[in-house]
Amino acid sequence: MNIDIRSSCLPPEDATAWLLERWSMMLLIRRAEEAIAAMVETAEALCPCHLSIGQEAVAAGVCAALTNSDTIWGGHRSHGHYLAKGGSLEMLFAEVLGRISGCSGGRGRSMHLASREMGILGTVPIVAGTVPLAAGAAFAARMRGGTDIAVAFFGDGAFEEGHVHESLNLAALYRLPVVFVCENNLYSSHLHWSERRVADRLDRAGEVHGVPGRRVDGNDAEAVYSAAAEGVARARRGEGPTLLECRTFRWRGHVGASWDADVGVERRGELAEWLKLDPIARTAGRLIALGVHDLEGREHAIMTRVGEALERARADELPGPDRVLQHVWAEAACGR
Ligand SMILES: Cc1ncc(C[n+]2csc(CCOP(=O)(O)OP(=O)(O)O)c2C)c(N)n1
Ligand SMILES: [Mg+2]
Repeated sequence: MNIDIRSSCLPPEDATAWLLERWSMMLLIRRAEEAIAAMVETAEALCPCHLSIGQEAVAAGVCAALTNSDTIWGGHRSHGHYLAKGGSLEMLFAEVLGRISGCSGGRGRSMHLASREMGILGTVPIVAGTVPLAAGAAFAARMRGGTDIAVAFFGDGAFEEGHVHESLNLAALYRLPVVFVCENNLYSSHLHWSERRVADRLDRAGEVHGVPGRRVDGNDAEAVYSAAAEGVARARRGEGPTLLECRTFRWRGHVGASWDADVGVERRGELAEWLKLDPIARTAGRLIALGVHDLEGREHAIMTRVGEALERARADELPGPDRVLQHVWAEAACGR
């Protein structure tokens, strides 16, 4: 573990209320993903799932710096980004369960989430796909005028794809209003970064293209927020893209609900260290120090919300055979 920066800069408004919101969002993401994990384990949800448990501070911290009309692109591990940007919890569960009322009509499941109203343009499981897509969204925002910006969430594995570097260069050249958020959880599938690269400085990966980078403790929602807010402000001022490297760790396996116990002792040792840096417990500690003592009651309310949303999603309709051809052709293009 090698974390450089822990910013103590809090947003200007009421620090306790702000921290409570971040804590609540991180807990919502975790409880929602635990529910998804349980449904995948029992085969109630018939799709692969990539859980962000342990990484919640990145989604909660970055999205706190965004407005509704800013846009995000997420990847295969993006339940948290979808929720933190304001996506509907019930429509997430409905999507994972393949219900018609899911946020992608039940056709995309865990890895294809979207909500245009909330600026969630999509989540795409093509590794690094979000990087050029967000550059494109930023280009579109620029052409529309105004101050909206775009965010790409992607993993450390994305830096092994060439078009990431092309996108960084293009974004710098056109000073696009975009923040590139790399969630460096040290692994790509089961490969540790040291088996894939020599240098451990992804924050510097944009320097040669003129994209300033910042490394941040990705398990600290305040630090993530501060760094993201700086990048967002730069983008809104027309000064171009920023790259954030958020150092974090996923607790569960690469895919599925397991705890990755099959991939070796070394990773188990690492996990034990990272469990101590639980982003939710750390924020709870700060809240308690600020005099907040009803976290249990609030947690209970979040669990009730998750349980109720899940029951409503379960009660939603599954698509019948009559819908098989729906959304297959673009009607205007085919004249249908
Ligand atoms: C272009 C492409 N190559 C390979 C894969 C298979 N794949 C899915 S997730 C993944 C690992 C991604 O690692 P990282 O980008 O670090 O994200 P993380 O899973 O750690 O969140 C791979 C190789 C893919 N989906 N897309
Ligand atoms: Mg990774």
